[in-house]
Amino acid sequence: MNRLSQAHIKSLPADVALPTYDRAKLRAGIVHLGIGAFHRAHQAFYTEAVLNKLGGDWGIIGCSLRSASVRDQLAPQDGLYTLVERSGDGEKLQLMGAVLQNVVGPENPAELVAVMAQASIKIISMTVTEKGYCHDPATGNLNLHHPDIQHDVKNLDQPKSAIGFLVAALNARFNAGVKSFTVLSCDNLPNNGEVVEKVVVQFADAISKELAAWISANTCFPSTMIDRIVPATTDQDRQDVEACIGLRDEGVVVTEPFSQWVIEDKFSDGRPQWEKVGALLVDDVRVFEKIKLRLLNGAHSIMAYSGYLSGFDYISEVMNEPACVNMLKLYMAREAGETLSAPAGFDIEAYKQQLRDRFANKALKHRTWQIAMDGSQKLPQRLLDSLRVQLKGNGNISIICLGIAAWIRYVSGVDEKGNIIEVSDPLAIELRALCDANKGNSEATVRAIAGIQKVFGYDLINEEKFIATTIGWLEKFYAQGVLKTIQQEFKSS
Ligand code: CS2
Repeated sequence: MNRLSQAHIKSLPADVALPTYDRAKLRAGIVHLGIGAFHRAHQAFYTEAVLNKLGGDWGIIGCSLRSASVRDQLAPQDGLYTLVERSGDGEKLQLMGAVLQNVVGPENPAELVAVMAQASIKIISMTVTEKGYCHDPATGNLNLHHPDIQHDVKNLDQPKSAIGFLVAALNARFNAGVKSFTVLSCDNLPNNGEVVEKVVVQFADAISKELAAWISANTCFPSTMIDRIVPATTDQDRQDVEACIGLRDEGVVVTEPFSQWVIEDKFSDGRPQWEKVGALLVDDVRVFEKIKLRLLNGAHSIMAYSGYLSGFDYISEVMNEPACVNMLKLYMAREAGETLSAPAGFDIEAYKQQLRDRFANKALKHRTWQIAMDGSQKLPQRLLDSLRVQLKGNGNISIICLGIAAWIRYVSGVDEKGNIIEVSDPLAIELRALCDANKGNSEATVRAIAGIQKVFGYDLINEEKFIATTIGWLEKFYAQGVLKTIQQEFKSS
């Protein structure tokens, strides 16, 4: 079987949509840090649409800050990959050409800094996950004790962290008199632009005051709300695409038909006309971010922990269990919904229904385990922000607490059948140790975990209603199992 590549484009079946621009003439204007499947299904998808419609020098150089796997998948394919949109109505295949080259940071950090420092690069976008910001979520400050940050401050020419790479490239531009770029955060964090600005400037300040001042005065850090469900690609997905296109594509990305991108419109040196292809360019993204983080991601995390423990591998299976759907509806209406106000013209009820339909998409194999990763970094913005609002107004917190109890049950590392759970979280060891030390005592477990200030701040440990409700759920989970508990509590809607 031939490998997908520029030379083989002509042999693709007619129903695969192809780039309509001349890839040979395309120049790079964007460097993307963290080129996983999400970027290739989202920001690269919008940029591809701009190139198809309007052209321009907005090709993408993809960077991996850890493994070489995406580069190894895409390099033999001239950067090409297939994007598959799947739903109950069938699937749509598109060949994506916007990614021109891939660089692996750890292989040659100085080379990546040089690529980012080129004047032709106008935007550095990033999807490095919540933990990639190396900040303390409770204060937003750069964690100067983080080993990668400590390394990067001392070795700015050989950075490891995304923040180190950004500051190194900005420093190179500052020294060479090259205009600054835009830093475009595309991670699921509230005010992601402000988050990255704060840590970049704090890092730069540790290098030189002049650099920090130049960055603040010359660099835009727009916030964004990004949305598209992108499960990790499986070997089955690659085989299915191979059967359709008659070529081997190691870089396949599978996603849903839906996508949304809301971007704060402030850029240091121009941008693709994403608004011409469906993105929303606005003055303030905060309201959109809040709605998405609390309704979509909050629901996702609750379903991930409770669903995994109930024996459901995929989100669509959770949506097959009527009690889980009832719980989800209530969470959206009460715990999350009551904390949100929609912008004018935004139909929030239709949005909630659309979310449930998206979650129920059986054609997407979205694993509960995938979403369960990094809970310690995700819960603050997904569940704890709403929790605080509800506690203040003496509102409903029951399902938020259920989600937190399910997370605590999950990070204990052993499932209901006694099997090991592969917990992937920067705090996994600490969490597991607290669960083990308080084994058999739900109250002590909840109090110990709620005392982790990096996650729960200083306040929540003193909120007895939150603590007691969470203990109540955890006791039930241990006594009778998660699924049975949900079935009992949420029998009817
Ligand atoms: C998910 C998100 O993995 C997760 O934590 O909740 O990746 C979610 O699929 C996206 O934010 C959807 O836009």
